[in-house]
Amino acid sequence: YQGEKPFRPVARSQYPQPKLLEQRPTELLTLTPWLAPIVSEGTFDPELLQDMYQPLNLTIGVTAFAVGRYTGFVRHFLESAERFFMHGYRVCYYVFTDDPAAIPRVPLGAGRQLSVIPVQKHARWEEVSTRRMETISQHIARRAHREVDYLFCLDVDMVFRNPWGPETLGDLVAAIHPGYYAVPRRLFPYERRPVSAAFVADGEGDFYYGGAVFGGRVARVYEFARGCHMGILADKANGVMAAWQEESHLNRRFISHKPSKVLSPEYLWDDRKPQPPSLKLIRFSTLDKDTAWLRS
Ligand code: 2GW
Ligand code: MN
Repeated sequence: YQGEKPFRPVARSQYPQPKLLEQRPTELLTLTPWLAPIVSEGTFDPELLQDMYQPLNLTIGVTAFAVGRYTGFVRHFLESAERFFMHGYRVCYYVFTDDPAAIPRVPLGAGRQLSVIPVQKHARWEEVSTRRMETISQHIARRAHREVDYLFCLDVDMVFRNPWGPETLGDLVAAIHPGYYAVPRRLFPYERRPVSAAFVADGEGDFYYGGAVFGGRVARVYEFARGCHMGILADKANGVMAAWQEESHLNRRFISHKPSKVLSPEYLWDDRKPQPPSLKLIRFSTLDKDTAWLRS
């Protein structure tokens, strides 16, 4: 007998039966029209996923920018990530900053490490912001592609409040923006001027995604960030700044390059908003920061 390798079941073969005919596990949509899962509490079995992904021995990268006063967010961000982000996996945090000395040495769990990467401080924030996609793609090409399997690019003014695990892993991952999950798409704050590379016409668009969370397999994140960067460069050449900077370009690109997995607003919430009954828990949320002070 020279057949295939014997079928190897996942470690835990006993768990609640999936019920084809039972009512929905969540009030939220669970599948996009292009058949990408929309991840929210109740749609997956965390223990089963853990059993399936743990043996793959994956390394997950995280990028976060902490320029100027935003270095003040790093401690809370990292400490909360140590509690909740990809527990039991190898994790590489890449923190880009203009002030490496201001980055706290937060104690990290086994198999988890922090790299502090110096970046230039630009006079105007818009400069830094629109450079983010460029910096991420360069960093993947130079280094991260060798070090991680998956990469998430996150805002730093946020904290983890509940587990964020392997359910979030996918080829190209987007997160629905907490401000627009219940809004008709004609009211999405897309860039509406045709002169911009981020232009979105009426009648286009699926969800409004947040710029604060995107990720996927590292090679796909490279292509994605580079594509956004190209749009930003084209705008710059035309003297245009998109309505929401790189978030506008990200939204444009996700229309033509659909995410293979979509994270519900559980994965990108905002503490200034009350938790709606349709969200069973909040996993990652924007702090109620004093924006005026931070940006001055
Ligand atoms: C400074 C002045 C104005 C706005 C931002 C900053 C700033 C941002 C800064 O001085 N230093 C810094 O490190 N940042 C980084 O950029 C930091 O990682 C921060 O989390 C991220 C985005 O800026 P933030 O969090 O102040 O803006 P949000 O939460 O309103 O961001 C949304 O829109 C942005 C577009 O401008 C991005 O697409 C972002 O990803 C979105 O969440
Ligand atoms: Mn933010």
